Amino acid sequence: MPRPHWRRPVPLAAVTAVALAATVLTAPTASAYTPVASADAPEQIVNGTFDAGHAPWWGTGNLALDSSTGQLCADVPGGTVNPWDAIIGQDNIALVAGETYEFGFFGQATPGRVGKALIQLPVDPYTQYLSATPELSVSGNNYRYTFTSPVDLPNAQVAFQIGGSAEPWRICLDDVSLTGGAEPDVYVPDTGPRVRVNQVGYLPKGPKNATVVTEATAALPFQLHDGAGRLVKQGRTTPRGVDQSSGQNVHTIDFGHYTRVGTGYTLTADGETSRPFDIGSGFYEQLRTDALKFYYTQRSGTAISDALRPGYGRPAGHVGVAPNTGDTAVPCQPGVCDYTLDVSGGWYDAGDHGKYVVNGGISVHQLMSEYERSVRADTGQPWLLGDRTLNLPESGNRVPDILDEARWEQEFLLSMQVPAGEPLAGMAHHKIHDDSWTGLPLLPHLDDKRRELHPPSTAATLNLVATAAQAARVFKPYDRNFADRNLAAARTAWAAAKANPQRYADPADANGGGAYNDADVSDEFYWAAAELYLSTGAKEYRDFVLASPHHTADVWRERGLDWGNTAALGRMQLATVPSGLPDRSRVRASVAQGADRYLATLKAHPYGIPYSPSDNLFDWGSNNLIVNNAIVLATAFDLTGQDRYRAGVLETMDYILGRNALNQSYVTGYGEVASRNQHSRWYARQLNPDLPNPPRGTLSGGPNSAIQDPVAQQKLRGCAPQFCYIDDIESWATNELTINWNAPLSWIAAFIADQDNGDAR
Ligand code: 9MR
Repeated sequence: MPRPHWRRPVPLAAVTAVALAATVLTAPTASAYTPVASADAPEQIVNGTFDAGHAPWWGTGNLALDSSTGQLCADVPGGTVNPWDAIIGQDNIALVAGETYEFGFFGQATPGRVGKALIQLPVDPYTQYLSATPELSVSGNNYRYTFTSPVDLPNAQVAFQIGGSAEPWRICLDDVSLTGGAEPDVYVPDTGPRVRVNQVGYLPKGPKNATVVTEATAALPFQLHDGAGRLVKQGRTTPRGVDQSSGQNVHTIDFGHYTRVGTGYTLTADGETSRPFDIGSGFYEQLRTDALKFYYTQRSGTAISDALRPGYGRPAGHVGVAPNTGDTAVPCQPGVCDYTLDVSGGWYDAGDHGKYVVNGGISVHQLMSEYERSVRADTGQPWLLGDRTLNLPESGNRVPDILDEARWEQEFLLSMQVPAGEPLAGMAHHKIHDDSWTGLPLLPHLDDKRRELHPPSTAATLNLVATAAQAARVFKPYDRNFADRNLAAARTAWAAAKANPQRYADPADANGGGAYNDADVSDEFYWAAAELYLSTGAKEYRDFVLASPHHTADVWRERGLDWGNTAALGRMQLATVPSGLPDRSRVRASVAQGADRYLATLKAHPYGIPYSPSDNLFDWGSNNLIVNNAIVLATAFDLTGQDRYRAGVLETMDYILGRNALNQSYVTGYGEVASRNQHSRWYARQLNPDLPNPPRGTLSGGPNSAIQDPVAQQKLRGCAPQFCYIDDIESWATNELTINWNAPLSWIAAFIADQDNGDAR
């Protein structure tokens, strides 16, 4: 029973589920289960104790239910793919909107295994009101959860989804109970010590700032200790009042004058000692590599070599081998076209198996611009992005590895172009993905859904123009044919976009993949024209750039740039790539003006971030907006050499790496406490211990005030912006990984690594 579990457009107002708490009770027997729901609330489950058979419970055809022992047991066959390939369920459970329920059961698995317990709509779209992933053990445990029903529903379903295991196993359940009238549990994140630092480290000659959460309103003393516990510096905090992004009263600490390299430093203030950090520089060098290595294991259309990425090897996904139905001859959605395309290859967008041209576009652009920057900027060190730096199958081919990786995606973007002779020839299909959502976990090669091309869009076409024009420039020294092929594709796509300037992706076309809709593509036109102009110098594109309203507008959005807001990309390219643009000096100065604005935001922010939306709502993927704003700061540094911009970049990364309200790093493997359960169908260790966590150097999307997924809605309702995050694999709205979020991370990591001790010239 396929259960589209994510990114369904649920109107937020309709969802009031609150405060789910998953508690494994310590006593290992079923009888120790103590309900906290009000005594007079009726039991909703029929026959949850299995004392006389198991009706009305049902199982999928591959399960033989056995209640002869007084528990409900079943041998679960191996070799199934999806969680819903084996289900034990009960239907017709009545839910009352606004009522808080307690759901509990005893569960046991041999061998131990993570199961899935759902209370959901029994039909498409299978909306989940409770989604739990109990870690079932051989000795057995009691589990309890609470949730508040957002709906009145006479026929909800309780479903234990237990499929998806390669090996056979046995499950036993008992004392299944659902009662109303429970007190909602309140989720309180463990935020550790109240002194918040960059848990990875600070550059010796860079700024060093920290934030203290405290009730105190007057300045407090602080102490800096080195790794041997010696007091090496002291001073006083600066009270900053209540920070609106966290709701906390905070002070800041500035210890920038301390420059000695070392490991294991701590900061102490108000009786609390921070997590440890280093002063040094090697960590950004490592992050430059890790954040880029992320892309290889996102590759579609090729087997991932375990020798190159130990622990991450897997068969090729979507190469036309069953059960995959793509991606070598993919048809359109019904009625959209009557041809098929070979669109194998490219990177999977995120935790899903979709491939989207708009998002692939900004990602491959930022990798290529990272390379371009390294060649051009005064502090750039292109050899550190050179051949044999990323351990790729292509390493050793005399092409910089970062370009080999970019090409993997660029080839895919080219393949999405509508062929000559077909309607809308020259445009690019907006995206390709499954015809309905798959669940987690699911390795790419096991996806059996129908893959479809979606209608061409102007936005996708312009992303193809921009990246192909840029590739024509960047690849020229390495592969003339590839460069020429890109330039030709860019010109064709440009003409097609001009002829079809308003073909917008349908916001409702989001079953099985993200919509990536955008009803204003004037900024994509500007960016695309800029890249074409920079690669060709042609008057047509120069005139378009000069006439675009984005050329003189204030493009430095308060919220930042992203896949749907690309004018700033065009502006920064025009500022940094040499050309004969008549007003180039004005364009260069405008980047510094944008950077000054972000710097002012950062300075006013007690957590030091260049992001403070005036509605005090953090966006989906807030971390990528924050890092993208740091790219504007970094570009201003490259253009002007002014230290304050570089300092702003470094301070921004302090937030990403731990100086934040949750006291955690958002990059896997960096910092003492870091995200590691990002939403992904194949790095799904939280759901299946046989799978890996996301690789080192993977950025999480981060706090998102709109909390669209059920886990966030259950646990984070009413969150202050910085608290709208949970490191749970099912929280796809706050904790996903994507190709367009790691791109700015790798860009900034490379920029900082190029600054040596923070004082490179
Ligand atoms: O990153 C995207 C974000 O800006 C949008 O608000 C959101 C909803 O449309 O979609 C995000 O993109 C997701 C995409 O739709 C599907 N793949 C995973 C992406 C990250 O969550």
